Amino acid sequence: MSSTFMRALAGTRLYPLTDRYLSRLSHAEQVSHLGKAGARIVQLREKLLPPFEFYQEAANALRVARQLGIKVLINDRVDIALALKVDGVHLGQGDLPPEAARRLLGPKAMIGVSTHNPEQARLAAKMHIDYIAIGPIFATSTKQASETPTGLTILREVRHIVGQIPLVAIGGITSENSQDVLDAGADAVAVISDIWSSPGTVADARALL
Ligand code: 3NM
Repeated sequence: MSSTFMRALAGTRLYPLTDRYLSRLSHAEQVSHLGKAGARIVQLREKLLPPFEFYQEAANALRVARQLGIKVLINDRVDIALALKVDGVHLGQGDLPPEAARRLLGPKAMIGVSTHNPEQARLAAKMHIDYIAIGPIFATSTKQASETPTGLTILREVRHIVGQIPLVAIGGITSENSQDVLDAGADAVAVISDIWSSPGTVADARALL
């Protein structure tokens, strides 16, 4: 069982995702803010920029992250993760299959997979991946067309299903409800809007950490 992801968290329980739209900051600026707040790992998530521009944004963000010793995963784009030699990739249900990403990125890369129900989590748990994300736990307006929130009961069920595989909870998580999510069995909380909803600041990253 891989503990690479748990080592990357370095004792923290926060897995922040970047959001250029909410933060009004470049990915590099967001990584810099997160590093100063104490985050040890970040996922660069970009749904709007064309690949050329996301590649350059990610290259800049990676430079900052390397200076601060922060691990970087890229959302969806295995090609950009490979080209930049980042630490890993986060795959949605419609992205490349994890085994294909593994062939491209190699045995050391961290590969995480989004799941939205116990059945998807059960399938993901059979794959050679480093963590499983489950969500949305609570209602979120950050992700368009997000699924029905699972709530904490399904989170507990998924914890049981995935066994020792690191489990990340995502969707509607804030500094107020994060302890309940961790108590329900998540190893880490992945958060966007609670961190970036006050433009230009890392509003709650410290509280979450
Ligand atoms: N994925 P916030 S929910 C990116 O359920 C993402 O897989 C989800 O943003 C999933 O912290 C989500 O603002 C949005 O709710 C998370």
